[in-house]
Amino acid sequence: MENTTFCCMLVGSAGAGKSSFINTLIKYVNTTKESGQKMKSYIPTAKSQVMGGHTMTREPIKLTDDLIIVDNRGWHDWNNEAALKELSAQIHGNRSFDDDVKWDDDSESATDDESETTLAITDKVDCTALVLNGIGGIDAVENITELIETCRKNTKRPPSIVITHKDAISDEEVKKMIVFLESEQIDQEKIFVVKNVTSKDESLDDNTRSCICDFIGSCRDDGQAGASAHRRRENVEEKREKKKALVEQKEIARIQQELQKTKITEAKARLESETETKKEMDSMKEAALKREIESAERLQDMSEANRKKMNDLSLKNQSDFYEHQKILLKELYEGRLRKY
Ligand SMILES: Nc1nc2c(ncn2[C@@H]2O[C@H](COP(=O)(O)OP(=O)(O)OP(=O)(O)O)[C@@H](O)[C@H]2O)c(=O)[nH]1
Ligand SMILES: [Mg+2]
Repeated sequence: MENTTFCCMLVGSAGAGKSSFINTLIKYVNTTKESGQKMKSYIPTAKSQVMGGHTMTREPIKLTDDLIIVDNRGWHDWNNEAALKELSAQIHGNRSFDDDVKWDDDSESATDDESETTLAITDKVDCTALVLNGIGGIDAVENITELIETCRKNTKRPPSIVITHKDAISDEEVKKMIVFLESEQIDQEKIFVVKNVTSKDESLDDNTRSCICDFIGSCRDDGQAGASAHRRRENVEEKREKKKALVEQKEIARIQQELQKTKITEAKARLESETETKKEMDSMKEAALKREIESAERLQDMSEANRKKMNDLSLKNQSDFYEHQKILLKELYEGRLRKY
């Protein structure tokens, strides 16, 4: 389904006037005749222009039916790689709105409240607005070029620029900032110079009203374009994911096939070795049997020979006996004869 709500996230130094700018936007919406909706309570801002951060978490504010503005924790050091990565992660919806924003790589405190955090809200940021404190000027933001580039790269369009404290700076100072921003390829119509409301009761002057009206219109355009950029990226990512899944599936099938082959080879080897063992056993048994038969035959032969020998012996004995008898009888006969 087409996304019809666009999300614009503010980025800028601590005390630049981001929260105050959101209150200015709320005041505009609440006091615009055609809007017909009185919806917002104002959000807390710093008591004075202190350098320390007042806002610590991002807060999405539904400004109109189709526009969400996200307040952010202030940060000025964009020489810091971790901060640029954090900004990209926020834009791509990889951070929860409940988390304290950590711009630096302070990993020790990063683990403190991790268990308390709720699931990441995957709302993506369609466009960004860089809020600059008119008093500090461009120099208050370190490595602003990289910051603008990171916004541009991740939303596929340059950030809008909001210069605050119009009431406290000269036209000359504003002009200087605009010249620099134009050198960063930011169109003049994307630069909004405002005097924020600093109290609930303050009303908006016509100049500010028209400036805020232009800002909201520009946000809608950028949001719409940014949302399609997200969708295009999602499509590309989806295709990439599908391709990756397909490659993984093929790899799994290949590994399964290899596993199957290995199993078959193992089973064959087992069968072969079993057959081999069986053959060996059979031939051993056969040899043992043969040996037994041979010794049985030898025994039989021996006993045959023995029996023959015994026979011969007994026959010889018998004939000896008869011979002896014969001699005796003969002697007897001859002797008797002599006697008579
Ligand atoms: N005079 C004047 N004061 C402003 C303007 N915008 C903001 N302020 C004041 O500047 C101070 C800081 O404003 P915040 O809106 O809290 O700034 P922030 O950018 O949200 O700051 P963090 O949340 O700390 O990052 C507050 O005291 C505001 O009243 C402005 O246009 N003019
Ligand atoms: Mg704030």
